[in-house]
Amino acid sequence: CFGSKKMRKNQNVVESPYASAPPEIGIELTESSDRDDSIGYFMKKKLRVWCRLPSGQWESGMIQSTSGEFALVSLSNGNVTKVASSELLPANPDILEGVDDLTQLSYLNEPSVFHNLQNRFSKDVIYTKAGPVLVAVNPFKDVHIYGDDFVKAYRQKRLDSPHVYAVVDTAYNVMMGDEVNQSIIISGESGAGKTETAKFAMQYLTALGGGSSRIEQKILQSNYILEAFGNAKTSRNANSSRFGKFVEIHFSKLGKICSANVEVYKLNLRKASDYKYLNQSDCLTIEGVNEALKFNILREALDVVGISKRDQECIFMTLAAILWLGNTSFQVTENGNQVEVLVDEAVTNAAKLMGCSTQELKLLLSANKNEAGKESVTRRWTLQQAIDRRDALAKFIYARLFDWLVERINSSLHVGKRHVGRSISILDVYGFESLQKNSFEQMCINYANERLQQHCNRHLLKLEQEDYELDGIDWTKVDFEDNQECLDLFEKKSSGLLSVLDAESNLPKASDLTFANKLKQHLNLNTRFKGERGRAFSVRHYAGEVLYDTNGFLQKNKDSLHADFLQLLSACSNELLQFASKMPNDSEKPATTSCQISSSNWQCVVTKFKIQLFKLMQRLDCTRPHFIRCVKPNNKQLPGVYQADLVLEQLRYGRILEVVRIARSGYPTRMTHQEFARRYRFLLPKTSGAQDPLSISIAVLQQFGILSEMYQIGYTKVFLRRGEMEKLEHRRKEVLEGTVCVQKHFRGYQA
Ligand code: AD9
Ligand code: MG
Repeated sequence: CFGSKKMRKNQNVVESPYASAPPEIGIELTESSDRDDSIGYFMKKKLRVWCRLPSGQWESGMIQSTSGEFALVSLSNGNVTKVASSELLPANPDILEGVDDLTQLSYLNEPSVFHNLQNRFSKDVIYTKAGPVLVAVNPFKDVHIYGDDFVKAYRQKRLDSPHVYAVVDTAYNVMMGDEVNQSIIISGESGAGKTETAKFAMQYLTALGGGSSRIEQKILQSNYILEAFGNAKTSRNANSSRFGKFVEIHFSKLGKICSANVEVYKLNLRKASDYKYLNQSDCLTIEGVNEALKFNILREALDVVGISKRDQECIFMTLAAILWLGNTSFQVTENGNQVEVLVDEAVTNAAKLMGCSTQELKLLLSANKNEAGKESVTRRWTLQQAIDRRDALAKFIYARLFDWLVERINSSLHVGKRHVGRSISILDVYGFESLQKNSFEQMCINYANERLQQHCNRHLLKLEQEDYELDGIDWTKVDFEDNQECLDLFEKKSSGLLSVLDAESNLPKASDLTFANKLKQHLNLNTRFKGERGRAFSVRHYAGEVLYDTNGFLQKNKDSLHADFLQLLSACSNELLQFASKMPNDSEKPATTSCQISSSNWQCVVTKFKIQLFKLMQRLDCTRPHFIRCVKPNNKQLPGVYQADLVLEQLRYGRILEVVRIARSGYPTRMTHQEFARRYRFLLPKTSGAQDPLSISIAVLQQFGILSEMYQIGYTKVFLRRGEMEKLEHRRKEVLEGTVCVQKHFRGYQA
């Protein structure tokens, strides 16, 4: 069969991210014309409308009568109210209630989209298509739509309702057909469901090959290990990812998984208090979570990825060492100018678990030996410095333990065997965070999300429209707010936030306050920036304004690791600590006190973070993207609660309306005139006088009665609405099969 797969491979048909949109010739209205043009008609015909109440909420109702610019509306809650026509928007007919693709809505406006999602959510239907984007509303409960039976049903196309499985299935098919690497980009704010969605995506891919082979089990179990060590409870999500994850799954020619690779984007920072004084935090238990059971699952997962029992013991010893380290305390000597570690069970246990002597550890935590020339100078710390150093050591060991796990997981997943053109990557990063107190970590997380948002905007809104413009297609531009200015705020050379932070981190006398003042000096003209009182500043991100407190920024950015730490760790008998003492690459050589004093190529944390992010974006650029936007329906993490303002906000900054608007008026299939003519020319009658590719393209379209609103002829390409190419292919197949049949018969006769 001359299916579209084969055709794409040979003919290089460009399928835009909009390829999955249904045929749509609906009314191409902008939001304002939606209102201006239609509401008068709606008022006249007394049709169903959305009515904005003084509270800001939208309520549906029927227009009863009108007088001038006002209408009397009977609301669905029984009340009758007088509303200005500016507060009315057309509602969709009942038949469009709960459609599974928002592009099918006749009237595209916020209340209609919002209501459509709510309607589905109330029936536990959490997935809806917004043209090329899959919207997933977090149900915060089991909705019974996952598992082997559903995998099979989607694979065999018995089910085709919107689902993460359907997105992955499309990615898999395109990868096999076109031999182009694919990516599944999952975005949404913290707690919206990205990590769960990523796991369902992996579940589908691993199930394609039967799911029972070792590599597939290892991929699934590695998630469990990474989450156990890399997630933490925050106020926004009980299982919040503190690292970004990019899982690349490689496939053989036959479409079976042959290897995989996990990359993590870590902040390399962890609040020591997250694990240090576990007994001081309020989140020792999470409702409904059985810790003992989870621990057993973790041990099994470690077994599956091939981490030996001995190494597992080593992991748990190291974790225990970190906890004891957190409990070590200090005392100030009698003369008041020295700080010493209090020798108690904390320090002795920590030393025992680390595999060094108590004396060595005690010395390390109380004083620092610097080799200055031939003489060794011992420097004593103040109490606060000693506490900070202890926390830095604990944090460093934990971060390196995590690196060690990633390394072990990767070697078990056969890293190194890259299969060009046959991989699917799944990206799940930490979601946008706006907490009560926002610090360095939130700044890095939100900056990463800002970059990811630009990637999505570029593919879904910008490139798509640029293609139309470049080819001279008649196109009403859909405007959207670009976040370039916010990225400039962070990235601009020498005057951007990241550069200023690095520069300040290198100045010996700088403080968080001088840093904040420099920001105000350099960035005051950027409309996304606002200097606040004292050490604070705020940034207007794509997902809302966030107030940051610069307290601790410089220290966290230096993340200085002292050379003497590494010396001790390399001498410890705990093998994991020996690994920890070996820095991953030269660019991460330890600083002694700051970025500058150490070797010149050592970078501050934000610079490393930015470089990592850029590399990630480059890798994504080499793939064909599929987008999933997760939406959090309420902040309480409760099932069945759909909070209007929260959902609307996420739809707005996810640019869902703009994406749908482009999708429903767009042309997802496109082919150059040369390719189009080469492929379909033979379908024209001999009498056709068309000679050049452009004329042939037009003649083919006319010959097959493709309606003029279903295509556009560009300077270089033919643009078709979804579904039209299939009609041409069907005709082509019929003709070709006819030929094949005749030939077969003829050969058979000869034989
Ligand atoms: V963060 O940016 O890492 O803080 P995520 O990753 O977006 O965040 P996560 O996937 O961890 O959120 O989802 C939060 C919680 O929502 C999960 O622990 C589940 O309890 C719940 N959830 C999310 N998606 C689903 C789902 N499809 N079905 C059921 C879900 N529950
Ligand atoms: Mg997550």
